[in-house]
Formats: sequence, structure tokens, C-alpha cells
Amino acid sequence: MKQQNCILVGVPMDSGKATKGCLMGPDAYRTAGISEMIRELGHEVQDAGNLAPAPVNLPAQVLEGSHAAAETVGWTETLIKTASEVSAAGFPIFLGGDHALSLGSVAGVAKYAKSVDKPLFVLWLDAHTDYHTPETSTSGNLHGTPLGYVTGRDGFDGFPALDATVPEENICLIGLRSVDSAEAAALGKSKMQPVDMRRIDEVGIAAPLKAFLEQVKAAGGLLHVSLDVDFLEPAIAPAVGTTVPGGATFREAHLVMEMLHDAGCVTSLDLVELNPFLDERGRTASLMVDLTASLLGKRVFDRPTGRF
Ligand code: EXY
Ligand code: MN
Ligand code: MN
Ligand code: MN
Repeated sequence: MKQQNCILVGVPMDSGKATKGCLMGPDAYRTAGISEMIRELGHEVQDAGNLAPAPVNLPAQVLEGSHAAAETVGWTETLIKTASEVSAAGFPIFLGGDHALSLGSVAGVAKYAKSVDKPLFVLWLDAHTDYHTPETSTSGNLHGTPLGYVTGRDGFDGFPALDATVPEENICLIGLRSVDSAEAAALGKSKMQPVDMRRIDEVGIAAPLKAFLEQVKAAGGLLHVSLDVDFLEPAIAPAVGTTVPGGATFREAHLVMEMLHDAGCVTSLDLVELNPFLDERGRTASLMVDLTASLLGKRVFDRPTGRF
């Protein structure tokens, strides 16, 4: 990856679900040394500080049954604007905050991609599909809906109209092991590329990722990576409210990030769902920063190409 101008955007967002704690995420990454890590790898880094949601008054019946809907709509408005602007200036790294931030970060990056006439691809590293709409969600937690929104599914009345949707065939989900029945039904009719842990058990994590990266590069696309802490095996990353056993191992996660670096097509990143309140001595925050380092080129040594 060439030298990047990394722009950290703090998104202390907790409105996508009932449990609190993700609002402490941005400062946990800062405490874990994310800026210093980026600079040590030879990249530029700016910290844009923390965003706040736009003030929004939703009519009461709109999105009723969804938790903290007005606040989430306000965050989405702010994030669409910020993500499209920051994408033009550098490599945005959105420090979450819960996964509902991706309603706005992905929609904003899609808006930018459209403005530069490039296709946008999304790699969703997550135990969950997050493909609900407010109408299909049984929990009413909007952090389970970002892919529903950015692909243009119906049912998001009250949210900003999208400047650009992400084509479903441009989305690859890796790490799936918790899919609600309504999502499974919708997934069956979708063109998204779901890779569950069973497939990873059978063929390894590299093969499906390599195929997706070849698709991105063939299209000359931009690639947004959305990394949810719960993609990882809870034993190595406990600080998340929606843990699901049987996640990606330490090495599988680093291999994904190293392959993404080598492919050279990643243009924006979400780090989401960290809840420092659930962490032991910041070890989950530190792991997420280490994984980001692998995405930005950190290596044990520079393996001479073609030798071993
Ligand atoms: N599918 C479940 C729901 O919609 O409530 C769980 C969603 C968890 C979402 C986290 C961010 O990945
Ligand atoms: Mn998620
Ligand atoms: Mn998840
Ligand atoms: Mn409708």
C-alpha cells in the first residue's frame, strides 16, 4: 500500500442498540495508540476528533419500535456528509461506536465513489449479516440494519434518501455464524456474497477473500472494509456486546488484513462494536489496532517475493 493520509473519525455512537458502552470506543483506540501505530508505519495521520449526531425530529410513528431511531437518523446524516468529504481528502478510519454508524459511513463513501465514477465494494467482517430493515428486525436494534439500508432495501422511511446504493453483488460478508430467519430469507434472494464459518472451515479464509479481491481489482473499484469486533473469536476479543462463539482466529484475522494490504485496493475502514466496558486491560482495543496495522502494511519481515 502506498503511503496513506489516514484520517481518524471518532464516532461515539451507541444508539444502534440498547446496551451502552460503544461510545467509549474512539478514545479506547486512541489510548491503544492507533495514531502512533499509523505514524510508525510511515503513513500520515490526522485525528478529526469525535462527531456528534445532527439534531433530528422524527414524527413519532416513523421507525416506531426501533431503538433510538431519531438519534440514529441524526448520526447517519452527519456521517454521510463526513464520509463523502473525508474520502476525498484521504483514507477514512471510522472509530466506532456501534455498527449502526455504517449506515452513514458506507452511504457517504458510496456517495463519494459515485462522484469519482468508481464502483464501490464492501467487505463485511462480522458474525452477523446486519441486513435487516427496521420492519424485519425483531430486536429493533438498528445496528442490525446497515447493509439493508445501503443496498436500498425498503423500510427506512425517515432516514436520508441515498445518493448512491451499493450493488449487492459488490458486497462480500465473511465470518457469518448468526443470521436471523428474516435475514436468511432475504439473503436467499440477494446477490450479496455470504461466506459463513462453515465455508471457512472447509476451504479456509483466504480462498473466498482472494476471489472477492480479484473482483474488486478487475472492476477498478474502491473497497470499504467494515470490521465488527464480533467477527473475531470471543476468546481473543471479548469486548463486544454481541459475542458469538466460533469466530475468526487471531491468525485468520491478520491474514485477512495482510491480504487486504497486499491487494492495495482498500480505501476506507470502519472499526465497530468495541465496548471497552467489557474489555480486560484494553486487550480487545489493542487487537483491533494491531489488525489495522496489518491492513496498513505491518509485517514480521519483508518476505522476498517468489522465494518461500
Ligand atoms: N441480528 C440481530 C439483531 O438484528 O438484533 C443481531 C444483530 C447484531 C448486530 C451486530 C453489529 O453486528
Ligand atoms: Mn455488525
Ligand atoms: Mn456483528
Ligand atoms: Mn416504504
